[in-house]
Amino acid sequence: MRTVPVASTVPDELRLAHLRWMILARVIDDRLATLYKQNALAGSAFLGRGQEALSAAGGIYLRPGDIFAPMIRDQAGRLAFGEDPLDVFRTCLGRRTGNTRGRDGNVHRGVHVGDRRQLAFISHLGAMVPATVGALLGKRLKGELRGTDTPVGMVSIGDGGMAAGAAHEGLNAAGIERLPLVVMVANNQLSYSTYNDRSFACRHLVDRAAAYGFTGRTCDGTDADACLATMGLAVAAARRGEGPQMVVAELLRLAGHGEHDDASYVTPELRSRFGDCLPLTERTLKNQGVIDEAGLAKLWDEARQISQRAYEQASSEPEPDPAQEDWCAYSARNLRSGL
Ligand SMILES: Cc1ncc(C[n+]2csc(CCOP(=O)(O)OP(=O)(O)O)c2C)c(N)n1
Repeated sequence: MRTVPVASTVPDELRLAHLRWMILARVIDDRLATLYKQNALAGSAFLGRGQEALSAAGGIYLRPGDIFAPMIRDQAGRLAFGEDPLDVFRTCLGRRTGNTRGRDGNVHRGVHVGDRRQLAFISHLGAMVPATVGALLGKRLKGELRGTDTPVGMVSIGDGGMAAGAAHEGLNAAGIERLPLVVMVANNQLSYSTYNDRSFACRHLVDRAAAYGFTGRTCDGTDADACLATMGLAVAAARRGEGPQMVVAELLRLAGHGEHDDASYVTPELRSRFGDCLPLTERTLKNQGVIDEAGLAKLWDEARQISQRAYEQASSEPEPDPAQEDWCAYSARNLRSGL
């Protein structure tokens, strides 16, 4: 297990861009929580509150040509990798203009525009690991993974997901194939309401990295600089061809599993161990003179405007008409059209 010095070597410009994604994700998540209470969403709302520092630090290092497989708490990472907030509201409001044409109501949307591949989320825990490994193997077969600055695949997973059989198979294969895979593990201490001591018996989840042939790193998931520094090292190593990487961040989800869950199983003792990454980051950047009060207010204002514009536009768009939609699987559509 390797740990990383927390002292930031990350440029201030990147720290500010990171904060911007964290704030926008928080604003969008808060809006979704409100809409859920108003019974205005097509499904439940699954929030990344408290996990934005890690998530944005993953997405911010990705570039076109990479593959990102976000988890349900990765609004920040999705935005940092280029997801349009309009896609979020179109999906969550069940509009036919959304990526799944109104069939999904929350987190199962993906993006495949040109070189930008954000895999559609599969709910079955662990399944996104082999899906990302398969996508990377496809890239290798096409000759896209040569050299020392290759595309990478990043998969986000929770402590509960790490206990799933599919995750094990994917990690094992990635290690054997030495793929440029970055596994970003958000250990938010809970798998739904199950505490860590009933999810795994190793001392720390990162201890598994060596067993799979990965390089392992840990960080404090509430510390934005630590997340940026650690994810930056992991992505850079994967791009250089140093094989698969695992980052395990310690944090707490500051919401229920979904907005239908009041998280009453979280003990005061557990709550007291973790702060909220967003105000912590704001305070650090302010104390270091990287941003001032007015700059922060501007970031929040811009985020609220972006979120409101996207919400209003999506609200004005039609819901699907079941009698009109060509709701068939991708392959079936190809068969029918003869392509
Ligand atoms: C194979 C499988 N088993 C059970 C579930 C039900 N389930 C959905 S989320 C969840 C907990 C996930 O915990 P974790 O991976 O730690 O992520 P978190 O929700 O804490 O962010 C469970 C058990 C599932 N989706 N897939």
